[in-house]
Amino acid sequence: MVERRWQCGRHALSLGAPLVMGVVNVTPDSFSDGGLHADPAAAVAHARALAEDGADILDVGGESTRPGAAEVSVDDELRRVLPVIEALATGPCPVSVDTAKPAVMRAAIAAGACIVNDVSGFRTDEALAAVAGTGVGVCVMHMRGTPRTMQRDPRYADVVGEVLAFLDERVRALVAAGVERARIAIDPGIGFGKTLEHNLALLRALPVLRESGCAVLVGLSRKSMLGAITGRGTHDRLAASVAGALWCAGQGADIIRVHDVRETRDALRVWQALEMGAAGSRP
Ligand code: 9MG
Repeated sequence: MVERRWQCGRHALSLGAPLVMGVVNVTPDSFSDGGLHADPAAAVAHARALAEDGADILDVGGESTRPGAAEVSVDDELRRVLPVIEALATGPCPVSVDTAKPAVMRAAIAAGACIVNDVSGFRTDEALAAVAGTGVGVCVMHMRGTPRTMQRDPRYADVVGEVLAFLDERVRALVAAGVERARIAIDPGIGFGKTLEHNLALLRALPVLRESGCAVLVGLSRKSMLGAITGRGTHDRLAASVAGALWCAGQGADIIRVHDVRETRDALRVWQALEMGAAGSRP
């Protein structure tokens, strides 16, 4: 059988086993670790520690996407992420940029990022053009509204159908712009304009997302849905995050975006040994 891969610039990432994407927030106001690594040098040190802990990808973001977050200017976002991407791009771990701004996408790719993670789903022609001819991998995510508005009474007639239709339409737009399917990951956007019930329905639909033929990325690390289930605060959701990551892996998620790389990696190692054999990979 041909091994599935996510093509991200010079990296052809094997999807034979789940990949761990480590979160590197260079922001003063992220919901989970706001301000901890706002200084570029601290962010680089944190990212290197995540790589040591077993991250397969480092996702660098300079604008918080937590509900209600204020927008950041292009200049401020560039000032935050570029030094971090430049420092990490010379290392072995593929670097992703988490941004919805075409100008930041272009500059980050020039600085060495090989993945663009756009939580707004490459909805503009400028965003499509920023990645089209570059060879980088892309993650197209579903979000209802914007981070400022998304959690204001989100409603869907059929959340799974609507999210799948959106992702299908954006994948077609990316392919039409010249981005090969092998470069595209899709993401249901857990917590982005969704209630707990919406999130649960979308997670149960991960096997359906896989039928798209694209890589499937999911992020639920430390998110409020885990707080709603466990009653725990943001910094007390490690066990819940790892349990969620393992369940997603079992449902076919290819890439899991997490804050706690070391614990997730260990849990996935055990899950993989049980599921696939010590050195195995899934069909
Ligand atoms: C930036 N960011 C925050 N949460 C995310 C998620 O669930 N998926 C992706 N792709 N990016 C996210």
